[in-house]
Amino acid sequence: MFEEISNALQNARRIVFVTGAGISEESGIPTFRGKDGLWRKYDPMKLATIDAFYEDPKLVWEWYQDRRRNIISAEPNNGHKSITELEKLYQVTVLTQNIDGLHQRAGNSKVLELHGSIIRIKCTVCDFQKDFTGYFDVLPPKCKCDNILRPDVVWFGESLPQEVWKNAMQEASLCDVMIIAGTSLVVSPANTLPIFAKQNNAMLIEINPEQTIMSNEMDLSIRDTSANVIPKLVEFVKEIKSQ
Ligand code: BJW
Ligand code: ZN
Repeated sequence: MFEEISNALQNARRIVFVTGAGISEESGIPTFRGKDGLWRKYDPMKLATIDAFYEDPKLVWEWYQDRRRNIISAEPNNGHKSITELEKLYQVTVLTQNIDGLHQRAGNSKVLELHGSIIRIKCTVCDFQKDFTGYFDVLPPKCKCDNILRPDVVWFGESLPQEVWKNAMQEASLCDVMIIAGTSLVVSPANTLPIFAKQNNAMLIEINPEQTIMSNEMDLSIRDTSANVIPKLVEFVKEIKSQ
């Protein structure tokens, strides 16, 4: 599976993962655009924009409360966990579009959350923000300042957290190998990260059961799930590094 990129893996120092909803699919968290994806059932413009939130904060919060329940009870899978193993062999950074915190819970030590976190809540007006794993009885929840709280995630039309994005571009520009796992690569600006890596002559590896709009740019596309492939990648690397 990895023979053709053996040299690149042998010589690499920095590996960057770009991950999306697919890497958490095997933890029971639905993706957005697949056949059972969230956007098949729900209209993103009614749930994932700031206008939608102000239009009907209770509806948006009910959707997030359901997803928070699922995510908080989910466990990291072998895809997330194997990335931790790779940290023993490389400098590894995870640039994730996911808001579920499963990379961190799996022990991945350097994770940049491009689209925020569903665990964190923040005030729509003041600076209040906090990690919160409980549930709200009354929706939408209110801040001490009496304004409404929101999940600290990035909705369509909103900017990514600037410092996180700056660091993500830098990590992508410096890596030797970029592994793109479980993302359709349709959402910008996250989908420009492989371009930064390519400019550094990094090797691009895609792990996804389906083709994506950038599959043709990849040096290697592996059509299988991340929980199947990443553990095998770790075994392969351990093998070649021990020779
Ligand atoms: C497996 C697997 C397994 C399955 N193993 N693989 C027109 C108007 C307004 C904005 C725009 C516009 N045109 C473009 C834009 C920009 C917009 C954008 O890109 N839109 C496109 C959809 C067209 N982007 C933004 O708005 C961003 N901000 C921005 O650009 O700021 C500047 C700006 C300001 C003002 C105006 C315009 C620009 C912000 C994007 C925020 C995205 N937010 C969401 C919701 C987060 C909160 C939440 O979760 O509730 O983020 S949307 C959703 O998509 C979520 C994801 O992080 C993101 C990416 O999805 P991802 O992870 O790739 O998942 P899927 O489902 O698409 O793919 C899963 C993949 O896994 C599939 O390929 C499967 O095959 C695979 N898979 N099982 C491995 N087991
Ligand atoms: Zn407040």
